[in-house]
Amino acid sequence: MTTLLVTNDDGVKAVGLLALAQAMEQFGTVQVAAPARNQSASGHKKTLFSNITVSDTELANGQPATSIDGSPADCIALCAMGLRPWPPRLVVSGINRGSNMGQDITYSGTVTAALEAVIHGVPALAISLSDSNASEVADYAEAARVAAIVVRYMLNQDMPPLTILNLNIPKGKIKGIRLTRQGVRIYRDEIEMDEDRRTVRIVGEPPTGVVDELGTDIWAVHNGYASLTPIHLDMTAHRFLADLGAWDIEV
Ligand SMILES: [Mn+2]
Repeated sequence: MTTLLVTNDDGVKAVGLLALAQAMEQFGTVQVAAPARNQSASGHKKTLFSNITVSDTELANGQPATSIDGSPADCIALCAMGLRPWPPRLVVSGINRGSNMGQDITYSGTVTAALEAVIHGVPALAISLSDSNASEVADYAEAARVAAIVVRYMLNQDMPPLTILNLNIPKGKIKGIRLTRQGVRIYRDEIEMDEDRRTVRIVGEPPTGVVDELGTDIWAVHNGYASLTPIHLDMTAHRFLADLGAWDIEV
């Protein structure tokens, strides 16, 4: 029996998680282990210096779920270390409210949960919907449909080591799917300060991106296509290695 482990970074109560868990039922047994609280933009965080509370809960459809008061990567790592049956055939993370493209992938708990899965040897897919206002399961229907199609391929193929697939879906009906590379995000964060200048917040408009660079994730989603990007955990700048050699660094 095929088992799929579903997680996310928006928290175990997020409707995007419910939409994904429901869409995965057709493939076998669905297990859910997700953060107790919203862990968006928590990055590839490993909780080492505090206790992590684990509790049993269920999704709105009655699907049993494990709520873990840690990061998305913690959820996967703890399952891999024996908190829950391991390994699943596939880890699926999402459906995130808001896209995860370009440099977002290093901030994204949705993506880093998938990266944690491949560290533990299990193939993984991260799924994000480019609609930061999505608030009902129905808003995620198209994204869940596309995710299920990609999952069906993944269940019939082998993934190379330390490699995930990052799926981004535009709002509304998609025109199709494009295989893409990481594009360039443009962040518009601002600092907001209280009068004492000791309490600050990061605010500002959502990021945009370079949309006219053909073949990127941002280009695809901007043009109405689902974007599927293979992401490798080896972040070595291979193309720069030779140039770096020309520096003749000697110590
Ligand atoms: Mn999120």
